[in-house]
Amino acid sequence: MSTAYIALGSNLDNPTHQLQQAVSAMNDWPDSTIEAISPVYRSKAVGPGVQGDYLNAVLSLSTTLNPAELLKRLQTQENLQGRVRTVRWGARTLDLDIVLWGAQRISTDTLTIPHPAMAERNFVLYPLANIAAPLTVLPCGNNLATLLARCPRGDLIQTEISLMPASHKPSSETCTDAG
Ligand code: A4P
Ligand code: MG
Repeated sequence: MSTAYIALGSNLDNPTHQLQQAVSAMNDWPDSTIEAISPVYRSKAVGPGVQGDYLNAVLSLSTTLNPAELLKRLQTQENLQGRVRTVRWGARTLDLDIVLWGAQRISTDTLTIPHPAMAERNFVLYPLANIAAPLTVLPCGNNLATLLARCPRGDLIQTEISLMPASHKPSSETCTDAG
């Protein structure tokens, strides 16, 4: 079993529903268990043109999949939910990124873990801090609390939206207080 942290984002076609649908799908995977889900945060889009606000969250998943298999599974779910890849950082129905894989550093043609932009992304670090211990040491050598202290909260707003599926498999845990 490995523990992966997955960042979820959406700013198109009912983002609340998109995130709930993605979590519900992951909850049904027979080889994986959602261990914890962060609160949902709202923020302005980082990217080109005029875009709707994003909703973001992070969840931890214990899984028997390997990283390449998990990436494929996540991309299949993105595609099922109408993800279209045109403009870099363009609006999207669903983005599922693998942020961390335990304490491992992974670098292949298709996968870079930790996600290269995570240290600058308040919409990743703040929800991650809701479900991971502050003293968690990341592969860069810094702990999460250090990265959080360097990353301004900016316009990030914690919402009341719940992503916990009604029929959640074991070990649910949702914390609410980051940074
Ligand atoms: N890839 C490499 N490493 C990973 C990883 N750890 N997890 C590859 C997932 N994929 C990874 O991904 C492009 C390729 O990255 C994949 O084919 C995979 O092999 P993508 O999802 O098609 O493209 P992307 O998401 O646009 O790229 P990227 O670099 O992940 O963008 P970000 O950093 O996710 O930025 N503003 C707000 N407020 N909230 C957001 O969530 N998100 C973005 C996207 C921009 N602005 C945002 C938000
Ligand atoms: Mg992505």
